[in-house]
This record gives sequence, C-alpha cells and structure tokens, in this order.
Amino acid sequence: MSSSVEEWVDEVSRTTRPDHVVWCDGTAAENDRLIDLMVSDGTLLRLNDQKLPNCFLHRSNPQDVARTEHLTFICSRQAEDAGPTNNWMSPQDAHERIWPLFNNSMQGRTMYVVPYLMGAADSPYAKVGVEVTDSPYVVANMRIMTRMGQVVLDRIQAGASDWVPGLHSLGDLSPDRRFIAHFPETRTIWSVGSGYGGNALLGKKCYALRIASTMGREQGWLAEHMLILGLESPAGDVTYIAGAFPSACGKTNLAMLKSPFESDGWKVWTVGEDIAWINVGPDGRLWAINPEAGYFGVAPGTNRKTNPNAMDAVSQNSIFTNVAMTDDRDVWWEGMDGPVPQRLIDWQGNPWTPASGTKAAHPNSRFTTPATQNPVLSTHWEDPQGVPLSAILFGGRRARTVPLVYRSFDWEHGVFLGATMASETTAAATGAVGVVRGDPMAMLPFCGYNMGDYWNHWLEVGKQASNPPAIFQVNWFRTDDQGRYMWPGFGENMRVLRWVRDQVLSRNGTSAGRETPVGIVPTPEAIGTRDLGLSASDAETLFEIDRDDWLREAEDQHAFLQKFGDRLPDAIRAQHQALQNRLSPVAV
Ligand code: OXD
Ligand code: MN
Repeated sequence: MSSSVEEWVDEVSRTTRPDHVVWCDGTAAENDRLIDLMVSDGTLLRLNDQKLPNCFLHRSNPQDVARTEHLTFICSRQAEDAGPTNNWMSPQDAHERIWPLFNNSMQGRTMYVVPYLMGAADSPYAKVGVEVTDSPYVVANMRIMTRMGQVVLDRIQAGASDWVPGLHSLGDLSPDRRFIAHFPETRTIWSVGSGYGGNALLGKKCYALRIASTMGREQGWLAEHMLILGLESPAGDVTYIAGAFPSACGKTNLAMLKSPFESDGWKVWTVGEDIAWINVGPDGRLWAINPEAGYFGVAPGTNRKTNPNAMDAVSQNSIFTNVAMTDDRDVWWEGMDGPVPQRLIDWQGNPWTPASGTKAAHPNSRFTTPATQNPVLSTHWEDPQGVPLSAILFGGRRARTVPLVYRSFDWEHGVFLGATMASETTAAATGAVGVVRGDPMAMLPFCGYNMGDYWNHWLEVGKQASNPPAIFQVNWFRTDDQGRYMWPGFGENMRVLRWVRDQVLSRNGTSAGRETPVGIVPTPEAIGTRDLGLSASDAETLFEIDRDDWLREAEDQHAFLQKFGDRLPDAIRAQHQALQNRLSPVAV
C-alpha cells in the first residue's frame, strides 16, 4: 500500500474518529456483508426476490433527495478561477467552515476506504480515486458505478500517485451543515451532510466532472456531461455520437434507445449514459470513454415504451432509491406501465393510494444498476482508447424557440451553440423546476473552473483535432399552445439520429436540410414527420426558426455571455455577433 493513502486515511481518522476502519476490496462477499448489515439496520429493504432478485430499496432522508447546487463549491485560490457560474469559497475559508464539520463526524460509525477506478482497467485514460465514507449505502453504490477494490489498490501499490482523495461523511444530514467542496488545485473533494448519489458518490459528479474538467484543461482533454452511443446502420457500420443534456433530460433513454426501425437494421448501442472523457486521437478525431461502470438513472417515466432496455437492466442486482413499493415488495414509480396500483408504500414509507394527491415515488427517485445488465451495451464500451466521435449533440429542454434539431456550420459555431444552450430546470437538483437557465454544454453545475476558460479550452481542443465531430443542437421538448409535447421523443428520436448520421457521412451534408440564420435545419421529409402522423402545422413548428423568438434568444445570450467579462473568448463573442447579423442583416 502506498504510504500516502495510508497517511491520508490516518489523518482523516484522527479528525472523524470512526469506531472502525474497513479497507474495501470490492468482492461479492464484502458486498453481501454490507447488504446484510444495511438490511438489518433498515438502511435497505430487500425487494421481492422472485421479481427483482438481489434488489434493494433505500429511502433517504426526505431533506436529502437531489443535488444541492447552492451548497456545492469550487474552492480555487482565486474567485475568478471558479467563475461567475460556480459558488466559490477560498481554500482557507473551507478549512475554517467545512473541516470542523468532520470533527468526530464518524464516531459510532465505520469508516470505509473505497479505492476506485474511473475508466476500464486497461484504458490509458482511466484514473484513480479513493473515497473515504461512513455510508455503507455509498459503498454499495460505488461498487456498481465504478471499478472498485483490489484492482485499484494494486495500482496504487504499483506506484500510481495521482489518485484523487475524496472525503465523505453523512454528518447529521442537515442541509444547514451540508457542503460539497472541490479543491481543483490540490485535486481534493470534501462532501459532508448528504448521502444523495450526486453529492456522495464522489467518483461521479465531483471527480469525473468537476475535478476531471480541471485536469482535462491542463492535459488537453475534455470531461463532459455526455452520453455516448453507437448508431448501427443497415449496412452494419456504427457511427458514434455523444450528447450533452442537462440532468433528467433523457440521456439515459437516448443512450439505451430501442429503435422502431430495428427490423430495417437501425439500432442503438450504449457506450455511456452520463459522462464522457474525450481525448484527441492520433488520427485527429475525438475519442470518448465512459469512465463509469453503472447507471444512476431517474426512475419516474421509465417504462416498457420509453426505455424497455432500462426496465430489463434494473430487474436484478439493482439498488432503488426513493421509489414506491407495492404490497408484494415490487417497485413502482409514476409513469410505470399498467394501471396505478390501488395501494402502495410511498417513497417516505407511508401508506399511499391514488387519492393521496402526492407522488408515490420522489420525482428524482433513482435506480443504480450495473452497465453489464444493459441488453444493448456496446461491445466497445470498455475499449481502452474509447470510440471515435462523429457527432456531438447539445440538447436542452425548451418549450419554444429551439427546433427539433439543427446543425452548426463548423466547430467554432458548434462551441457557441454549446456555450449558449439553455434548459428548463428539473427535479435532479433542489430548487424550482421548469425555469429556463443558461446551462452551457449541460455543465453548469459540473464545470470545475471558469466557464469562459472552459469554452476557450473547447476551442483549443477543436484546433488540436484535424477531424472533429460535427456539432448539433436538439430539442425534444417543444410544446404547443396547450402545453402538449409536439415531438413523440424516445424511440422516435432515432429519426433525428439517422439525419445526424446522414449529415456527417454525406459529402453534400446540406442535401436534406436548409440553411437558416441559426444553422442547418432538416426538411420534414428528411425526418419523416408524415409517416409519423404529425400534422403539417406541427411539423412546420418543429423546424421553424422564428426571427422574433431568436432575436429575444440572442438578447438573453448576450446578457449571459456578458457575465464572463474578459474571460469570454473572442471567438464566442464573434459568433454571437455573427448570429445577430444573420438574424438582422444590415442592408448595404
Ligand atoms: C445525475 C445528474 O445524477 O446529472 O446524473 O444529476
Ligand atoms: Mn448527470
């Protein structure tokens, strides 16, 4: 064992004062012991072993059900390096305000040392983390979400010194004493006061996005909030597409999409469904790996129609958090297939009926399931170099303005689309739902440094790559005046993926599209809206670029971009100006 990990664990124990320290080896026997412990103390409920073998339900503290962005901090030495979109705290303030919350915080508990790897063991891009936690629920989830245990200890023993330490304690679970703090300069994470996945599984948002984004900036790669999928055509070729969408906007469903055109040979394979680490390959293309080993997906809305592959994946060896339970210990959530059960136990453990007037499952209830249980897992999902990307999608949740899909003119314009994307907020974070906010590259809550510098880094990566992917914006969420979704989404998104492939493969990429001031928009025929049964007027709205709406959008973009002052790259400023010029051509 590298003495540095031991020294750090000793230092943490001297402050947190656990009763016991357990070094986790990641074995099934160890997991069974932890599960038994949690079943006996009520942390987990064993579900119906016939219907859901080896599955468990966890009900969390009702005050601890989602990421808490207002309690999440970037603790860089300079405030400007965190930038206007992050909460900032100086490292010194963090030591004064946050460190004391770890004092004796593990007294009466066991401290687990969880060595984990983000990325496949034989990938040159894989990275090591060590999480110390007093939550056995976190350990069981980390075992699904990462490669955990001996494989990592062996690496550290073999001399890997660049492991990222992450200290996690449940504390008293009070939001008043909750902090998720990231120190990019020392590559350290502290999280206290929450057991919620996005706050407590430190390999995920804290390491694989916030800390990794700062590593990527220094080392010339990108850590992104993106799914990765392989689109197989009838000819058998596979086009790899990454997609950045904010939390709870359908990344998991798109990555696991069941094709309505499967009998014609169109199929989707999943490489990843939440995070992509992207490197410039020797061939000038961008290559993406999925650093995770499992899926921490939103349960409500998942059903046999929206995501049959997820329904199959979660049918065994999965942990459910804050879903409802039926009389026979099966799980249930809003949007599941079939009639609503007449009696349930809701996510807080109370009896529930359809007359209760509340949600039986929390809107941000989750499943944690191993990637290997996904029936459409790509055979390339663990390829050491990753998969080569042909396209990147940026997708927000927008009731108006943004068409179903459009293509950027080039990399720089595509980076501008990512920088100015906006989306309505969801239940994945605490706070109001449905408010449009700027969410660049779907990284607003996850970028570990100043977003202006981040855009600059994207522009630089594009310069390093002689053959970068084409960039598209998509919007599955456009509604009509009655608030009805105009696009059926889910499996039918295959139509958009086919157009994207066509655009990147065809020499004459604009053949099935028309050029507009915002980008290249498909013709309704290219998407097949008529076969889908959409009315001509719905089809028109889905692809319309309304000049007034876009002038307003450009104004909002301006206000957002202004916040970055001199950290705003000139190229982004110029792209904004060019959009305005295209929207309001000046007569000469
Ligand atoms: C997630 C999130 O859990 O983005 O993936 O909140
Ligand atoms: Mn996510």
